[in-house]
Amino acid sequence: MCTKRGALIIFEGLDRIGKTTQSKLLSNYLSEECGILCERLAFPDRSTQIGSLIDNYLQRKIEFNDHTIHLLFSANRWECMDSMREKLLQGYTLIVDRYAYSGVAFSQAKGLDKKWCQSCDIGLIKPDLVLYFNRGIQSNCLSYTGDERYETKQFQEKVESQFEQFRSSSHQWKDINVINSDNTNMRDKESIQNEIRLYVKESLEKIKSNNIEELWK
Ligand code: FDM
Repeated sequence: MCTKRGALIIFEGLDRIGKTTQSKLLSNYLSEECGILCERLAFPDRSTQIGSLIDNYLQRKIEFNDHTIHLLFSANRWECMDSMREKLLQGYTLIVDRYAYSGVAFSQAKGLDKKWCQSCDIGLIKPDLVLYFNRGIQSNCLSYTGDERYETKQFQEKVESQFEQFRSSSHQWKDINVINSDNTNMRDKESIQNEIRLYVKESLEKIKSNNIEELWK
């Protein structure tokens, strides 16, 4: 029997911008209402040995220099590639919270070289769709009071300007504006979810073969 492969759908954007809520809503919708095979994952995947090092680093329990932690984030993606490829070929659509774009944006915000940052992730599975949660650069709707590393307003703003570079670089990249047009409040969850579903539907329809492409090649 010939099964059409699933899609790789990435949710990207700053911390606390609603990616997790929306990716869960999408995953439930696809599996429960559309009967589509679907799994949700997140990077970093903190359940592996590498993921546990990353978790400790994010909680400030251990230190790595910036290049080393970048390589660990990338290795954490690579260690999942075989199972992700297998799932996609079995027909599962994978909904993934963060991917290599976060890897590059967060490390570049610390001052690392873009080409070097990207090089570690060349050859990962190329996404069919990247949904970038965008708040408009001027908005103050998000607050950062978390304890983890990177959860400060100043650092998030640096990351945000690094994410901008990807916006026009790929036709799989779609902006999801999470702030109302008056720039003061978050848009309601349902309208964001409806917009996401349209992009996802379009993307699923575009998959015509089982071919899986490689990122940044
Ligand atoms: N992060 C995430 C990185 O710095 N590089 C990466 O490659 C990835 C995937 O880790 F602040 C950062 C982004 C975020 C932190 O992510 C933990 P979650 O989504 O809050 O678990």
